[in-house]
Amino acid sequence: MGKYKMIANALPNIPWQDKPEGWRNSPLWRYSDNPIIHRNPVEGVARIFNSAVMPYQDGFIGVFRGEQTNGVSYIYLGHSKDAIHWEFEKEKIHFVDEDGKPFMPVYAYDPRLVKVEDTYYIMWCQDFYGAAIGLARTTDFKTFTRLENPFLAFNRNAVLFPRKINGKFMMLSRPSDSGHTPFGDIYISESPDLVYWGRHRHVMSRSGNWWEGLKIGGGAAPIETSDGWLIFYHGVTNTCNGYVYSIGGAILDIDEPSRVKYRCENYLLTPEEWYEERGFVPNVCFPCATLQDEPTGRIAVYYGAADSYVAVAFGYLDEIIDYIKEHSKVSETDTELGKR
Ligand code: BMA
Repeated sequence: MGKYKMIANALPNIPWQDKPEGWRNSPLWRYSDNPIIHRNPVEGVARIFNSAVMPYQDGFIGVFRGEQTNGVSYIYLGHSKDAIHWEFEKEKIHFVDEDGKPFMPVYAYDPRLVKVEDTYYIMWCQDFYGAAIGLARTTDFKTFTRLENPFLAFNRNAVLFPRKINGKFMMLSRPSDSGHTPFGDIYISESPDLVYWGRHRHVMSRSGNWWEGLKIGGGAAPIETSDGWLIFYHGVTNTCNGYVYSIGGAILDIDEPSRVKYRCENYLLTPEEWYEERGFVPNVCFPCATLQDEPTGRIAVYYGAADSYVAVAFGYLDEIIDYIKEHSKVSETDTELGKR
C-alpha cells in the first residue's frame, strides 16, 4: 500500500523497467529501448510521434500522430499486446459526423485519448479556419463520430478529464495562434453534454522557471489521486537555437481543478537523449498519455520525442507526488479559482 492512492484500475501488464542504478534528478526514468516507434513506421507515414495509448480488451490501443510523406498529419490507430511493440492500421482514421456522413479534417495532430464512462474520446488539433480542437467519440474503435468544434479557434492541447466533476465534462485547453505560438497558458472549461462549453477558468500560466517560461500546454489525461489530479504537461523555453519542450508535473484540486495545489519548479524530463535532442524538430519531449497500475503505483508516461519518435518513461506515483510537493512553487494565479 503506497503513501498516495490513485483512483485507477489494476494494469498488471503495464510496461515496466526498474529505475536504473544511480538515477537522479527526476522521479521519471526512460525506457532503455527508447524510442519504441521509429521512423517510416507505416507506408506513406514518415514519422509517428505525440501519440496517446490506453488499455483495451486484452492489450492496448492507441491514436497516433502520423506525419505523412506529403507533410500532412493525420491520426492512425495502433494495436499492441505489450504497449511497446505497435502495429498500425495502414488507413488513417476515417471520421463520420453526427449524421453519419464522412468527415475528414484538413489535418489532425497531437491526439489524446480519454475514456469517460463507457465512451472513448479523441481530442486533437485540426483546422477550423485556424488551429483548433477536434473532438470525436467511439465505443468500438471502428466508428469514430466527430463532434462539432467544441471551442473557437485558436486553441490546442485539449485534454478531457477521465470523469465528470460535479456532473460536468471538464477539458483543459491552451488558447494559441495558428503557428508556433510564442505564448500560452492552460485553461479549463466545462460542459454538460460536450456541445455547450462554459465556465472557462484559468488553471496555470507559463512561469518564471526557465524551462516553461514561454508557454505551457496540457499533456496526458489527468490521473485521479488521493491528493488531487496529477497532470503531466509540456513546458517550453525559447533559446537562441529555438524552442525546447520539457515535461512538467502539477497537482490540481480534485473538485475545483482550476486551482493548482502543487506545481513542480523543476522539469520532470527534458531533452537529453539522442532521440529527444535530434530529429525533425530537435529538443522536444511532448507528453500525450500515461498508463497506470493502481496496486503498484506504477506509471508509464508516453511522449513524442523530437517530432520523430514515441518514447516511454516510468515512475512511481509516490515518488512523483513527493517530488512535485518537495519542489512545489505555486503563484497566486495558480492557486486562485481563475475566473476573474
Ligand atoms: C507544437 C506542436 C507539437 C510539436 C511541437 C514541437 O507547436 O505542433 O505538435 O511537437 O510544436 O515542434
